[in-house]
Amino acid sequence: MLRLPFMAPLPPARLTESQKQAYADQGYLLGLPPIYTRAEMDAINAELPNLLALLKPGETSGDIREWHHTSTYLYDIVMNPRILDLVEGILGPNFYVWGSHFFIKPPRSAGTVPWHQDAYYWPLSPCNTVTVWVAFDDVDEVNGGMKLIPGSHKGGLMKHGTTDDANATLSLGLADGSGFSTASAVQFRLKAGEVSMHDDRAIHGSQANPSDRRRAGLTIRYSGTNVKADLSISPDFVAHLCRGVDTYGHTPYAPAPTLRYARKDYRRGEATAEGYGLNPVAAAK
Ligand SMILES: O=C(O)CCC(=O)C(=O)O
Repeated sequence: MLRLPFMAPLPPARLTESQKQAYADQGYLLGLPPIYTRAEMDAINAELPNLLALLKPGETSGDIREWHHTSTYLYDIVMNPRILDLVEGILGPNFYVWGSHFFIKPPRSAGTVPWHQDAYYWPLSPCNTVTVWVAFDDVDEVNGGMKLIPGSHKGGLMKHGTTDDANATLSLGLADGSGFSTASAVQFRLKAGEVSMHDDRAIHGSQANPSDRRRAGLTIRYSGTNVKADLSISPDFVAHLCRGVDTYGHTPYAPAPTLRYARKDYRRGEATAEGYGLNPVAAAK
């Protein structure tokens, strides 16, 4: 765990009943207590180049996917008890972490994230996965912060199509007007060290970053132990139990990493920008 002796620990971060209800109703949460102080976030950011240095020619920060399995730098973040307390408020006492993925938009960069539902991409069932988006920078409407359509998690998974946005960082997305409207989309604004949470069925996306500020976030995916990955699609799928017990027994667990910075590579190149391969149930619709 990241331990910085010169800082007082932040107080516990449990969800209130009204926050749990808001998540159930709207499919997301903002306004959560900060996970890291500004100084802690500065220290975390100062280490990030060590991870980026492991990228191969042609790779980008978006290729840092699931490296929490190999790097204690990321493992310490995904296992931060303050984050796990928040997640427990949504998933209950028994859950694991399986995914982590950077979404870094450098200053004046054109990359967008098309409107999508995460669960469309993941061969996981049932839908019981929470994303925690950890802000490495201050993020807002100016530097391409995420937007999400409240309540959209209740409408089921929608068929995604290939996007015609040349700058899209996902190849599949949902077009505005194709069964949903972006008119009600909420702009996420976070300070560095804060997090948002969203449901795996909530429709969300983000615009380019025309600003002079970087916009970096780490997404972390937590699932209830009832969630089963289709290992025929994702043979490399592994998880770490975060809290409680797994009485289901269908999830392979990995040992904690020991190195501060190390890559995770895949046997079949299965982890793409979209994730692990399409959810077979959703894709068949
Ligand atoms: O960071 C972004 O702009 C998008 C993140 C995202 O799509 C996700 O968390 O699934």
